[in-house]
Amino acid sequence: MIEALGVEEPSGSRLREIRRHLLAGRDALERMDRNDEVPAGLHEWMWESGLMTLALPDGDGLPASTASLCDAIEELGHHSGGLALLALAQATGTTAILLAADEEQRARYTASIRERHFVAFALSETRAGSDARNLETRIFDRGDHLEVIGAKWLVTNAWGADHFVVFGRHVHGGHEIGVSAVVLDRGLPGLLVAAKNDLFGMRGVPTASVVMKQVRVPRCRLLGRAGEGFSLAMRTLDRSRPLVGAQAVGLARAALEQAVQHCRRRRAFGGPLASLDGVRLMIADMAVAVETSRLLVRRAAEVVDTGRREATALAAAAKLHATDAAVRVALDAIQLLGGYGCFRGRAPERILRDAKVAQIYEGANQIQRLVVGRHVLDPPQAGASADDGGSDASGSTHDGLVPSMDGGNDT
Ligand code: COS
Repeated sequence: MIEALGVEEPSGSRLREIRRHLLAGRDALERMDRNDEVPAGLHEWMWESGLMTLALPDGDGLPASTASLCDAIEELGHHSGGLALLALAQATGTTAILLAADEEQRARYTASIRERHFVAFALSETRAGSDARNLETRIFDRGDHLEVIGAKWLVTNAWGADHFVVFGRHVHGGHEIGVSAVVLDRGLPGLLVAAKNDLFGMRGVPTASVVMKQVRVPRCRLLGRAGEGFSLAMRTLDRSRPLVGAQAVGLARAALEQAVQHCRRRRAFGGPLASLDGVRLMIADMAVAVETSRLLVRRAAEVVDTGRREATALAAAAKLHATDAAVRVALDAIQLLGGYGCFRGRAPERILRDAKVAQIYEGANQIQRLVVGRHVLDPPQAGASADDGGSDASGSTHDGLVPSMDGGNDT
């Protein structure tokens, strides 16, 4: 356990259970990474422990608060980036539904998720990843029903998913009316899930392409209002990006622990590596990176939950800071472990692969910088919040990322 700078293991009964179970199940985690498959026992345990239903509210209302999910995702990430992604991707799909569902949809999908069904968030396409508005998937309005034509790729959890939240351009009467979201259930004629992707990181997570060949669904599967799907996708990502940050804090914490253990045990130049100043400086930077990431992730999660206008930028900042930090800390851990760090399958190597992938999904870190840069240079007007792309009734002062510039500074 590392306590310096507050980089301690989190407490609480759920977190203790995660730690206990996953420390005992190290072999299963290694198999998951090696075989690219979640062992059945782990899968079962994820559902039993409530980790696949984290985003469901206690009642049937809005998604659970982002802040309430962070500790569990961090702890999962500390043992396995893949298990953390399994849970956070499920939370992302669940959140998209809960943010926009009408009463009937809310009841239907909440019940289905409680019955252990996966929801996948299907936004990215081969030609529309970062440029998420430029989708090629079309949702044709045919009066009493909708017809979905297109393809999605790198859809996390797609392989095992029962429901897909699919975003596409809505065509009504020959005109495009913006992006809409629909929920497609597995088994619909024309809905095909391709083979699982073989990715170098986050192994075990069933990521795959989804093809929609004229999939016909009733209008009641439209999620939210027609043409408001892009804003729904962005509001969902505002909530999921701090979770990716939390996952990265877990990864970085694990890499730091590996490095500390090794440097305490390994002897060189007449003493432990840990007594060397050069090593201490590296460890200090790694610990500061973990701690600043965790602080920013928690701050972003709190602000996202209040719906304040700086939520989008803080969520982006948390995701980019924490995932960049995790890659750096993993690389430094490998450096400190020296030859031992170069073995395939050793923890820092797996952490590096996982952290690298996390720099890319849920919006590549260049996109997060774009979002933060926009916020700093063209801040949203007072009264705007992330939740409606405009809105905050509280009119709170601007206190995220950018210091107040009251009095003007355009000299
Ligand atoms: N909450 C609510 N609404 C939002 C929003 C948010 N966080 N961000 C943007 N919007 C709304 C805007 O208000 C705007 O609405 P109007 O058209 O009514 O004015 C609309 O969405 C378009 O916004 P914007 O002009 O910012 O869109 P851009 O195409 O310029 O850029 C980026 C959007 C690049 C930020 C977006 O495409 C993005 O996040 N891309 C990455 C996608 C991603 O993360 N993919 C991974 C998927 S999951 S693996």
